[in-house]
Amino acid sequence: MTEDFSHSVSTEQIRRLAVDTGFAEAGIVGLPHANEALDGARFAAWIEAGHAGSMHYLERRNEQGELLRLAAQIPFPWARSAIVTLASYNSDAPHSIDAHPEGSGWIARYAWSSRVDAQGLRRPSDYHKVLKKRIETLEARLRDALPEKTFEARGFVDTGPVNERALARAAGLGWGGKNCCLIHPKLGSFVFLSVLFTSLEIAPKQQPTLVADHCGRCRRCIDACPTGALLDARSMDARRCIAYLTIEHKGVLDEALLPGVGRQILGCDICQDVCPWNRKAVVTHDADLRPRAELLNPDLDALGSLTETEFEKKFNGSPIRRAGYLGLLRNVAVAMGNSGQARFRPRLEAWAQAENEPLRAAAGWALGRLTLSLK
Ligand code: B12
Ligand code: SF4
Ligand code: SF4
Repeated sequence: MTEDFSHSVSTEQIRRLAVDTGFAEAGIVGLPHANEALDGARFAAWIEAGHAGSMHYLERRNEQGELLRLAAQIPFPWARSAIVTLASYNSDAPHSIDAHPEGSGWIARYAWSSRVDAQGLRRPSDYHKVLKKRIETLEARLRDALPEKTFEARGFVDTGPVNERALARAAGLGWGGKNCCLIHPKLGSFVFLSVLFTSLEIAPKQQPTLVADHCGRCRRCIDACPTGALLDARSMDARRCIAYLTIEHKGVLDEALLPGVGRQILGCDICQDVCPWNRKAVVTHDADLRPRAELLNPDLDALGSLTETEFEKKFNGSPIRRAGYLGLLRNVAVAMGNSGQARFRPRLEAWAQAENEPLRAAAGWALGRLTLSLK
């Protein structure tokens, strides 16, 4: 690193450093940022409304009783600047809403990633790990470039007490779509966010210009959401979102929502797949986030016949493991019920006797649904 940063770092310098580290885009914003109080109030109202469902980690508070995600300086009082990065996982692979083989399911795009390991073998990759490593490299490069070497810094990808979309907006990286996602005008919304907080006052004094809202009168995402999770105020009731139901919610699923779950077995891409900004978006060449072809439109029977050992082997290192073996089977049972395919009956009948209650309940519901749809 030859560039020598002084006490103020331009957005362009940060961008170059981040792009050299493998990110697609980056911005920097001083803390607290201009919209932090407003974003915090929105977050608090969302929690208050119960829209987070059983994701209690979002409700963590400090000793004074303040929600940690209300503002960056609540959990990290030393933080003076946030470097926010984007990594694109947009590929030219089909979308969930395209024509697909009968009896296939859908695994959300974010979970398709793979990379080639040191032995030259293609392995599943998890964006949390890939980008955590990248953000650590970015931190090391920043330390090399700055005259002041002793400063606090901490990087996060998804899992910390950080309101990442709000920070990305504040850093001028995109607007908050009606589908709730951060949309970058060129990269679209199939982007992962990461944040590096530092204790340095290196952000330009002037706050970044916010990207204008380009949703206009469009409401394709709201109309396409099959479970009615998207609310008009650029917010969602996560308890109705298929991503929540298939990944985060470990118990028995609410039967009223199951027809809407359709064939989604892990996460959901519908509100992003219908978005015109993703049709124009640049396709990524990120070698660590390449799609694994076998995860596109997977056959439900093939997934349903996996043993637990095979599940662990197939999805080791992939975010799919978060659903758990029985959780994935539960989701496959729902998709089988929605498939209209009589061939799934024997497996569903076996699962309807399972010890695991969520799986048993999903299989029972699916058998009833198949009977109705085959009449
Ligand atoms: C909890 C969570 C979920 C929950 C709840 C989602 C939700 N919409 O809140 C569930 C499990 C449903 C979920 C689903 C998904 N998630 Co998620 N999730 C998170 C997590 C951990 C926290 C999000 C959160 O705080 N939600 C609470 C609500 C209130 O906040 P919010 O939608 O983020 O919106 C805030 C701002 O955007 C702002 N805002 C938005 N528009 C506007 C407009 C104005 C005028 C103002 C003032 C403010 C404003 O207001 C909100 C409050 O501050 C973040 C990681 C993180 N630490 O931030 C990832 C994250 C949001 N998820 C991500 C992804 C990829 C997904 C899925 C696409 C995965 C999938 N394919 O299934 C779906 C997308 C569903 C959707 N349409 O949002 C990415 C999003 C990337 C992007 N481009 O936006 C993140 C950032 C993870 C990452 N590091 O990349 N997720
Ligand atoms: S991810 Fe799916 S269920 Fe969730 S809001 Fe988008 S379309 Fe609706
Ligand atoms: S589908 Fe339309 S309304 Fe929804 S996020 Fe995209 S542009 Fe905005």
